[in-house]
Amino acid sequence: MTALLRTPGRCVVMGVLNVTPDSFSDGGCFADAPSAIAHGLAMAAAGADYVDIGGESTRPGADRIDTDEECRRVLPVVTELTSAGVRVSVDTTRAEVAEAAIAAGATLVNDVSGGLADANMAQVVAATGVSWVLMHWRGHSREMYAAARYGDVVTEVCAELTARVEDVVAAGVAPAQLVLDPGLGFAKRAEHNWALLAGLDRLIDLGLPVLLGASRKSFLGRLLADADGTVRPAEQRDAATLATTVLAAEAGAWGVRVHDAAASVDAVRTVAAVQEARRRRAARG
Ligand code: PMM
Repeated sequence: MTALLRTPGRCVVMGVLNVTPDSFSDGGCFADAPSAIAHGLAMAAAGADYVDIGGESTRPGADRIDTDEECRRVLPVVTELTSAGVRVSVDTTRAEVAEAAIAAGATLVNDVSGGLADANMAQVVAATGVSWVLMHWRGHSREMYAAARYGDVVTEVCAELTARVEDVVAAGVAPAQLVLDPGLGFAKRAEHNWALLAGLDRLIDLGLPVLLGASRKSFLGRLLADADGTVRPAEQRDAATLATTVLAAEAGAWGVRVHDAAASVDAVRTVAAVQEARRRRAARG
């Protein structure tokens, strides 16, 4: 059975829940299961459509953890939130972790490697029918900045994601299971992230739902640096993040992945109200 992707008639909000000691913006805040569960429930109560649970930091240069440790961090939180009725996605590149999280109730696999890190991921997604975010990726955190070389970043990201879609569909995954993500910050320098935000319509034109993850990322911190060049800290980037939510919703993205879910829920509802008013005006002629 295919677990239907949530499509509420407005941009979807996915709340970030990193159960890690070392993620760049919330590392250590929700590293134990009780505080992670409480934060996940709070984001759902604030209107988040999904809570995206990750056990492995993908911050630039991060060391990898093993599969057992990733499962140990993630699974109790997935189980608790899904049994409370929360729609859960699992942020993992490992098929084994994805499979266990799906068994615990997750209905979406958020795979920052777009299926490249684990050859078994396509099989797990095909067999379980869950949704799958294919993010644009050119290698694990340790090596990704060396791969941040592009002629035309929008064209190359669109082409590489299209190739991933062809591969996973050939492996038995239905196109209706897929969501695409340009992977801001992953093998991308600031200028690449800005170009991808400016070219979001081209990714959306590929015809699959698009997810955008700009929340608190360092290109926003560098944009908002002090006069002396001090980069704005991650926890003070939420207003800039909200601007990216509005841009994504207005462009027709399927969803945004954000830390401050409550603010983005308000923003996407506001954009949807304006879009609805535009439709009514157009219908009147
Ligand atoms: N970014 C991070 C982690 N997971 N998943 C998707 N689909 N898109 C992203 O841009 C993305 C992601 C890194 O941010 P975090 O450390 O704050 O979770």
